[in-house]
Amino acid sequence: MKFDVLTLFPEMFDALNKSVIGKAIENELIQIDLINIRDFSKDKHKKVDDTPYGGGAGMVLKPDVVYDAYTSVYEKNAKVIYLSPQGKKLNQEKVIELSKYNHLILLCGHYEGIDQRVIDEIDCEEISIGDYVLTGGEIPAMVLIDSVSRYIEGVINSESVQEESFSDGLLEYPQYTRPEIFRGKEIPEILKSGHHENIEKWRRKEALKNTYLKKPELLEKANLSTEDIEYIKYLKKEN
Ligand code: 4GO
Repeated sequence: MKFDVLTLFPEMFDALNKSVIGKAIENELIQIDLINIRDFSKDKHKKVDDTPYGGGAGMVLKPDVVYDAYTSVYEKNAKVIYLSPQGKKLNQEKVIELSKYNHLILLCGHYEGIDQRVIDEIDCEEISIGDYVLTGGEIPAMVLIDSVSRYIEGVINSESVQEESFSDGLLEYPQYTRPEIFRGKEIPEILKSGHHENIEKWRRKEALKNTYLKKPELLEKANLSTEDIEYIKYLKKEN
């Protein structure tokens, strides 16, 4: 997977040269190319923004500069994404869909945003990471790169991805590690039994309980068995 990121602040992406994503870059499983929008300024002062027509606060990125940065990386098979609070909310389903492309172009705005004409001119999808406003699209772009890269073969342990798809749309079950007793709290007895089938059943119930209590709206889209539905009925009676 290749990510081309159009940004005024390429240094912000240094954060990705660490941990799992850093390893994935080292192992050439993913490639992240940072394109500095400022390099496409035609101005001797390297100006990239200007005041908004109609007045108002802040600065707007100039369309010609952003467009030239975009055409420098565009190719017909690429999927172009503009990170914006106006976009469709990123979720796991969208992440999986995006992971199937070979080339993503991520456009990061800054300040008050980008001249609308360039957004309309380029064939892009607007994506948001949540209903709040940030100073730039860089952090959302990093969120997208991290979440999508997890689905690229070899980036994380394939069992982890499988377990996730098995828990299809539910929240995770709780995890425990040593010590066996922490501040008087013991780990659930079943996890020491070595009985894998019972452990799996227990984990499924915990995932269902977690989802029911914390994000019940996820149950509507989740892949549920008749046994799961019975357990949810039981949870509804109990709570
Ligand atoms: C994306 C971009 C929030 C998001 C942004 C988000 N704020 N919720 N700000 O995904 C254009 C100028 C948008 C600043 C950018």
